[in-house]
Amino acid sequence: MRLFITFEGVEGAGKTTQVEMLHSFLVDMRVSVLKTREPGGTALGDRLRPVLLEPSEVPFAPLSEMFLYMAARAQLVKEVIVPALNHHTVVISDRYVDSTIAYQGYARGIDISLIQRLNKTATNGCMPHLTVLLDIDPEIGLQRISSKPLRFIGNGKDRLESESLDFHRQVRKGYLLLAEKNKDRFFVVNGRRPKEEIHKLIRQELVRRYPERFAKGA
Ligand code: Z5A
Repeated sequence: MRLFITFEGVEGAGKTTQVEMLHSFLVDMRVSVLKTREPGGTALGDRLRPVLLEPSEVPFAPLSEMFLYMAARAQLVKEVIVPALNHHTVVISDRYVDSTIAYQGYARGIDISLIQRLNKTATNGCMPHLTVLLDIDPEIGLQRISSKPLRFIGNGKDRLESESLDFHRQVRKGYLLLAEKNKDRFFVVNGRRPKEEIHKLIRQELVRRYPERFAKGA
């Protein structure tokens, strides 16, 4: 069975935490599973990541930013995601196509239908079967990550984190609209719940969707 799961949400929503927990759970179940993230996950993606995230004085047009995310994605899909799915390995990705729609579309203002068309080209139509949206007020998410060790010079924040609270509110709004429009694919969880509780809800959702595969270990 091909199964591709993505995690989405604003900064500090708890995506990385839940990706790790689900990955460990599936490994314990002896399921072949691979976790990856965007931007990154390939040699090219890892080179593009600092270009995209490190704060810099270099001007960045929204379209340039979007194409760089698309370039990292095209490489990740070709090199990692599709080969793994073809080997029936479950793939879990920390961010994917919906991030571009939420950040560069709803928050930066690039035409959503253009992003959708480019997403389709970059991924060759490879879409997640399940997208977990960890929904949280960005103010809380940003507070959570403010306690992380400083990762960048200056205020320690990356380029996107440094955007205004209003920008992050647009991102959240965009995600909720996407979830509303793609009800079958999205599973929305309140990101303020305790980590273990969120993990349990995600496991229950997997059992609900794929009982033959996951009922045993849940
Ligand atoms: N971006 C884009 O603009 N367009 C695109 O197409 C793509 C990405 C693909 C990637 O940053 C940036 O790229 C991102 C969007 C943009 N914007 N920014 N900035 P990243 O990969 O470095 O970071 P991130 O994806 O935003 O993740 P994050 O900030 O590291 O947060 P997170 O993964 O959602 O959260 P976490 O690391 O799991 O948890 C954060 C803290 O909260 C940590 O201390 C946890 O222990 C704690 N936590 C987690 N869950 C809980 C719960 N349930 N309760 C309490 N505390 C919790």
